Amino acid sequence: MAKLQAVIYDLDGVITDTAEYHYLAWKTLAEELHIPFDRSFNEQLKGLSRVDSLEKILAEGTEQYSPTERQRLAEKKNDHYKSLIQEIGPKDLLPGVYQFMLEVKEAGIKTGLASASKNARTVIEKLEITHLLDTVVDAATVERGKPDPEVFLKAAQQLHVEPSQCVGIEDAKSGVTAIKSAGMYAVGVGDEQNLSEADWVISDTSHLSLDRLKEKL
Ligand code: B16
Ligand code: MG
Repeated sequence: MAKLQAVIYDLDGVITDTAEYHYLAWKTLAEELHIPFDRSFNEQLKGLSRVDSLEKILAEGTEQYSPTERQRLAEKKNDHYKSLIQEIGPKDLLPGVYQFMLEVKEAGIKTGLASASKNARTVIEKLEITHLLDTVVDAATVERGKPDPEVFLKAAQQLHVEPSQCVGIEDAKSGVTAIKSAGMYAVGVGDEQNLSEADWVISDTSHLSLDRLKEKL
């Protein structure tokens, strides 16, 4: 890469672990619907939009639901999720993330958030990191969810930066695919096998460092 111009972050699983709250909220809904649901199934939902996640869960059951009922179920999950995230604060930032975000910002590199979550703005405000992000893509305006590159391309566009000069950071397989399809350098956070498509995989966020990243580019 000629010059690193922007770092684009995924939210859930990279900046904070809201994945746990999504899991708990989906689990409550699945139990009400008598659909089996566990952590391993939940892995498949990471990075997927709310409606896509619901579709996957309902496909595990036998009942058919009308579009209106599906909408009501998605709202129910979201109400539960919103009540669970009330208590989020700076203490919930993943290890090393605040330091890294600050380092990037202070180096004059642009920053963006490419989350599939419609609750992303609430979460970043609660985490008190809004000032460390130059742009946030509104998930409501994104037509195609991850693994489609749209959300990452939109972030680059809003930052007026070429995708080839961007680094994307993701914890989900679908998210890494989205970054690569956008033509960006992908940092994967998590399991090396699961995220094999990424250019650089780190086991957790404590390994994020701007110097290391620049060496890798
Ligand atoms: P919401 P990310 C994603 O966030 C989550 O990984 C995924 O589990 C969730 O279903 C999705 O946001 C939508 O969230 O229901 O709040 O709109 O990883 O893209 O930051
Ligand atoms: Mg994620």
